[in-house]
Amino acid sequence: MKNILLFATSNLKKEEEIKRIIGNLDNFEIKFLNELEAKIEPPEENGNSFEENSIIKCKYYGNFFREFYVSSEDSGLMIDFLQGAPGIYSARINSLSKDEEKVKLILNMLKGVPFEKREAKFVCAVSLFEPHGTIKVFRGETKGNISFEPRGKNGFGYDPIFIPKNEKRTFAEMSDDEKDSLSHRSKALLKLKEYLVEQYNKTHIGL
Ligand code: ITT
Repeated sequence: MKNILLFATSNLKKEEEIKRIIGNLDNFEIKFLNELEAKIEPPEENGNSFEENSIIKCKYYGNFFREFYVSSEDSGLMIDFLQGAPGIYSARINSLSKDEEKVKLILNMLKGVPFEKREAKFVCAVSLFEPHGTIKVFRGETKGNISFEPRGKNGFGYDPIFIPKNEKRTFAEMSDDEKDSLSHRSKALLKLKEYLVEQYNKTHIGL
């Protein structure tokens, strides 16, 4: 029988990316929160880092579903000129949660700042809560610069204003595959995938 790996996120755009990046995982059946009958209020994300918040989420959901492997992620954009903001508050800044409003606010805060001073990075911390209680965290980062105006229609969140290093286009101007080949999320999720494959091989094939 396959283990269940539950990705506990209520962000459907993240869900799409997780499905693409993880693909099929032998020995695990992958599920998402919105496929479960139980509807659970999300926890308060009151940690001080991406890692802490992702652990808060996966422990919280893991305690509801003790028999599952539960994974959560916390991610966001850190802008050097803004001392790392919005950072762990990326989902909501100044009580704004709509993507277009947040993008506009960031561009206003960077008005007049030249390209070379608009350095930023996307960060993603993916946590795994295993049925026997072990917690693992995997981090991925992608460096880049903030553009002068929003460009592109793909992706979500801050994708229209994030230009990865050595690229000319924003994440939102790239195809799904192009974003995945560079993204913070895929770097962290591929580490999770490698860990799960290794663990399975150790326990089941005796490697
Ligand atoms: P869950 O906690 O349910 O997973 P959330 O959207 O609340 O969903 P976070 O607290 O991790 O997730 O907030 C992440 C925010 O950071 C997200 O809402 C976007 O605004 C931004 N973000 C993260 N990854 C991004 C990406 O790949 N592209 C653009 N924006 C991103």
